[in-house]
Amino acid sequence: MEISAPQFVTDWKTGVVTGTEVQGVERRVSDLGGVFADEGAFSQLRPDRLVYRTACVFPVPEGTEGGVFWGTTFIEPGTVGAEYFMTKGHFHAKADRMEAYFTFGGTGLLVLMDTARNCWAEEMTPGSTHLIPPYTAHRTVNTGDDVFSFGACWPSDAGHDYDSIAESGFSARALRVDGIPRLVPA
Ligand code: S6P
Ligand code: ZN
Repeated sequence: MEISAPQFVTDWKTGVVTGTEVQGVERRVSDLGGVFADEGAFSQLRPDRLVYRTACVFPVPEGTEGGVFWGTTFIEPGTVGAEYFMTKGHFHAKADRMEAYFTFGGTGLLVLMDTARNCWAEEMTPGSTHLIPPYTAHRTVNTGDDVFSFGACWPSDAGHDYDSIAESGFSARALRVDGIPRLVPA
């Protein structure tokens, strides 16, 4: 019986994925209008400055029932005023679909919000593991001075609902207050 090489390799310190086709998105300042609270500070940033990017493995077509996707998100260090660089955040289009997150490098927060707009956050540090409940919006925040990287594994039929967040946002924001990350009502 044949023993094969692994399908691909994830570097558990950095989150870099090698050995297979990787696809991802880059989100630059120019892609993130309306996401951060301080519009004056936002307008001072270079439009092409990278805020975060993803490197994902999609073994089945998007929408396939029963499959999983795998990917790393890398969030650059930085702030917009007092607000840390962060992802746009989303509910899943199939809102009952869960997702697992696990931290590789750096420090951050996982900000969660249920459909009643109750918001809470979990600290993310190397090795921390997070199971995002059904019907829960999720956004990640880099609260450190280095690149923050974490892995994600989610159902291939989950999809993304960005519109709800674009319309109503999260009910809390992660801000640096006296040098410390705080979750503050929006
Ligand atoms: C997908 C998963 C992540 C995010 C990534 C970027 O369900 O949660 O791969 O897509 O962290 O965040 P966002 O909110 O811009 O998709
Ligand atoms: Zn997700």
